[in-house]
Amino acid sequence: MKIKIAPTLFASPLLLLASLTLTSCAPSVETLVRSTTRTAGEATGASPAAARPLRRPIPLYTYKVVKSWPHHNWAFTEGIVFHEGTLLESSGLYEASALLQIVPGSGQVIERRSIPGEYFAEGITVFNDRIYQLTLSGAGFIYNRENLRHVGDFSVDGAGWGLTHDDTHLIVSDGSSTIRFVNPDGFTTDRSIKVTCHGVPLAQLNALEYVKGEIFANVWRTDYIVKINPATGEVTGWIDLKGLLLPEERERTDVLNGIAYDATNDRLVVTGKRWPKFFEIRLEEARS
Ligand SMILES: [Ca+2]
Repeated sequence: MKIKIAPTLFASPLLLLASLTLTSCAPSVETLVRSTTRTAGEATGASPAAARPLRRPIPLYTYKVVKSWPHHNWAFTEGIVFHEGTLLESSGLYEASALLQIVPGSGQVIERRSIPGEYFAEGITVFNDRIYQLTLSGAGFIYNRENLRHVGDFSVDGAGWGLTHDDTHLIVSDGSSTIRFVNPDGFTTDRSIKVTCHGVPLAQLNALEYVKGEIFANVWRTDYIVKINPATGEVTGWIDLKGLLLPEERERTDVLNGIAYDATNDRLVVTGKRWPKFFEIRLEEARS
């Protein structure tokens, strides 16, 4: 569980006046999606002629399932990443955290590395010749990418939630709206961005994945992934993943979490905590 962070999305009401008919100091993510993916005129019910969009609508994406395969539903998924044809998964919870290596297609677990029980595993990424696994405290473990042997430790400032990387930096989320770019040599923060959606800070950013020049982030306790401009922090797309699991499959599961992009084959895989399946999906822009 994520117990350290306030559970609500916060936002400035001023920035939503143009698109909300009711005053709300804490819009749900669903409200934020509705208000930012339409023009101001559409959102307030005004006639098209009266529409004066203050900002360009943010694209909304939906998905098509390309294929799915079994996910061991005991895993409390905090991060997934492709690694030489396999998937690595970081599974959380105290006294149960582990690094798993999985065969895509079958879901078979072929390696499992337990980590000490006082750590709650979070994001995972493969960068240069190392595998980095972050934990909630900000401490992390480094593994040899060939044999998954533990070869060292690291730590970042603040809490650790999501982890990915670009060409030069580890990229870390901490449950707030801030994403930090961490130098892989000294693990110091070289720069950070504040993630905003039409100016409204978007917090609760969880698992991360760097995909074709953008950062994808699960928004904790929602069925949304946001696309983020890594230079400015602006949200450049909402991905609505509602309906991946059938209602009966959703029982006894936790939230959508975990994004893995396979650049070699241009495929995107998602799952969730204790979900029974991995999904390879293709994104499609939604028609309003
Ligand atoms: Ca990932």
